[in-house]
Amino acid sequence: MRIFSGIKPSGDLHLGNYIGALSQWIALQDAHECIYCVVDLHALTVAIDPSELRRRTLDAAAWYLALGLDPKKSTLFVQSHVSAHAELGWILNTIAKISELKAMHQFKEKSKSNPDNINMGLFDYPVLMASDILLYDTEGVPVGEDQKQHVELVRELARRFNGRFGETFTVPKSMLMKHGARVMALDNPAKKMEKTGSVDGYIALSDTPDLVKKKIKRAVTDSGREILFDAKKKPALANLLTIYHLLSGQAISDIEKAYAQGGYKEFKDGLARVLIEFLAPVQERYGQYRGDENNLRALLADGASRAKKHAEKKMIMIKRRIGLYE
Ligand code: AQP
Repeated sequence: MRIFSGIKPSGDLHLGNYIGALSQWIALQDAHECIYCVVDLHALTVAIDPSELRRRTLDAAAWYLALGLDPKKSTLFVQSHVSAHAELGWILNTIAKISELKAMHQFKEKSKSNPDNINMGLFDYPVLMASDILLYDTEGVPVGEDQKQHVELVRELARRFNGRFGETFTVPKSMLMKHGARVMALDNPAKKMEKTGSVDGYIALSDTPDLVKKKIKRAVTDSGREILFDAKKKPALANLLTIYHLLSGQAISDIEKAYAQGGYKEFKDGLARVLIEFLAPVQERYGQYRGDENNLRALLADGASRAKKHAEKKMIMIKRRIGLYE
């Protein structure tokens, strides 16, 4: 299968990004043709300082590598280095409907949380995302649950374009984790963990052991002392148990048993240990990749030239189909 996915460098990469998306990316690269991107053009939808965006773009690429993305197996590049993404985005804008974009949950939520910056890019984000995905004849898109609605729109745009201009795009499907497709915020289990949310809500991949301990200690819990998975009655604990399970590889029932005699304190201490053990080697590898910026830039340039070859060929086909004069 051809796989495509990306993350926008709009803040610190966090555990939700890893569990929902990046862990899938890494697992898929052994058996599939994978294309992974730092989607910097998407980051422009939030007000971000230019030097911060530049820094965060390289940070994100270094995190992908530190988590196990292998540039020999996968194509790794920065979205803005392949201009076809923006070009196809414009073309797809002409078949996307305003009513469809207005229905997107993420647009509604982000407009509410950021009323001073409801820009056209934020509104149009899913169309650029469609362009990212459709340019590469993508079949599978490993993402978290929050992106499922956007991928549905991508499917609809692909079908609409094909219906109007002839078979051009592969209709992709989203690939979601069975558990962990929506990691919730530590300080509010009714909200998803997000980069641009409150700092206490997420565990950043860069968090120090002390910070991890502090955030887990402060994490909201439900009433009652028992450590039992119950997504309805104990949503906060269910979220923490899911994180524990996915990072340690232990079955949820075994974790419940291990803490049957203790209460939240023991469980939270254990969870902090699991997180710190998971993050330590990743942070060490991150330091190595991020510390060698020439190598990082060379890897990204190589990835961009591979992605460009495919994207440019696809654009020729698309332009012919819609009648752009050659
Ligand atoms: N809480 C989450 N649980 C599971 N998966 C998640 N993802 C994000 N949050 C969670 C997945 O990570 C990828 C990140 O994509 P993105 O950066 O392009 O956009 P996003 O979904 O809007 O991510 P954030 O972290 O919430 O960032 P901000 O705050 O900037 O909007 C996607 O695959 C996403 O599903």
